[in-house]
Amino acid sequence: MVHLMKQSWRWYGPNDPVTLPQIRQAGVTDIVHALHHIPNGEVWTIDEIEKRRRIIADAGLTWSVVESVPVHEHIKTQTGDWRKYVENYKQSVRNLAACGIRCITYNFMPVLDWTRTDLAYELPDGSRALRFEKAAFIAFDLFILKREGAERDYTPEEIARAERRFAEMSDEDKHTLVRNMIAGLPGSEESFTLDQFRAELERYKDIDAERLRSNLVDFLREICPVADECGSEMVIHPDDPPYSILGLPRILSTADDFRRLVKLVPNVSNGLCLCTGSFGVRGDNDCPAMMREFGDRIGFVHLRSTKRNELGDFYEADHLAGDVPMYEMMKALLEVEQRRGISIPVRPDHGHQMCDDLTKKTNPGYSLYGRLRGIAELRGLEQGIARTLYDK
Ligand code: CS2
Ligand code: MN
Repeated sequence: MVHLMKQSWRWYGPNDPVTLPQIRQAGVTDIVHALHHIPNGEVWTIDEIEKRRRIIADAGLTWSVVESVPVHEHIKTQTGDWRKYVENYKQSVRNLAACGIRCITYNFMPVLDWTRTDLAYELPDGSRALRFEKAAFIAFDLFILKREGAERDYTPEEIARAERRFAEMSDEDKHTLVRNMIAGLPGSEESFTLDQFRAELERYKDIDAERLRSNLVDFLREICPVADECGSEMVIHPDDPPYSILGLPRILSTADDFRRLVKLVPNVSNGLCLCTGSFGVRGDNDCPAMMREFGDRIGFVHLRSTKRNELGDFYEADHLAGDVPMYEMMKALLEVEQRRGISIPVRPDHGHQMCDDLTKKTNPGYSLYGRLRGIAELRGLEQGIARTLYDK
């Protein structure tokens, strides 16, 4: 028997413009979901989990992956009620397992979750993509946020480019840039005004990468024994973009970051959500090699591609285009699944805004047609490789 990916799709709940019947017609079997209505840090009760699990089951789909049970900022900074929030997290893990849901995604990015400067970047074919434009990002940092000492993080050429970029921005452009940067993209549990954002950055002034890593290790040394006991896995999502921004440390950007985390927390439940779009923004991240090296700990995969340039800009490419070697990636995933004898949940992560979606309100990156095209291309790629390699 050939083990193929568990085709999955992120659904944001009853208010998601993409409905469960549409998702089912996209050809997937599994849902990636979170209880976004429960405040960050509070316990996910069995009752709330079951209610949502049943809605998904009634649509003929299976809620098999949580993305995410968010990690409260107090845990990341070890301030305030962080120990209470750790205990609440443990209870949420237990309650999810009691409902049969044992793959839990989280991330440990400080303050900001995934970050883009442009949510509607027009591509030659008229579809629209998410984009990170370095000059606009630096302009936000230096001339809008006005972060103290920020200029030390950039070269004179980068600063000059940001000045030129800022000079051509209208007030509307600046307003849109601020909203894109700190109003929270889908899946991020926080949204800020500029002043709130400055206050949140301040909380990290004495937290460098080593301290943040230590706080992550403390968190996992509490949670993983509970997850081990429940037969659950904690799959950390990498930083997006995969490097420090706005003076904030980021500690899950490379293969070595995960290698170090496993050494410090060897529990079998200390797992990885291998997101090719996040890791793939860096030329020094070899995603197929990471799939092979960490395969036993990869409980969830995000397949998407990005296209970067020499200025540090990147945008979401088509799933089989861009910088991510998706053929090699799919081949490595199939090898790991055959070796482990399991099917690993995979979602097409983001998708372009295209066709009818261009005239509708969609969650940025979480369109219907763009992700439908993505999962269709990925399943076709998988079929071609699997038939060639395993259908003897
Ligand atoms: C995505 C995000 O690669 C990515 O950044 O998976 O869209 C994801 O939804 C957020 O990180 C959620 O926290
Ligand atoms: Mn991802």
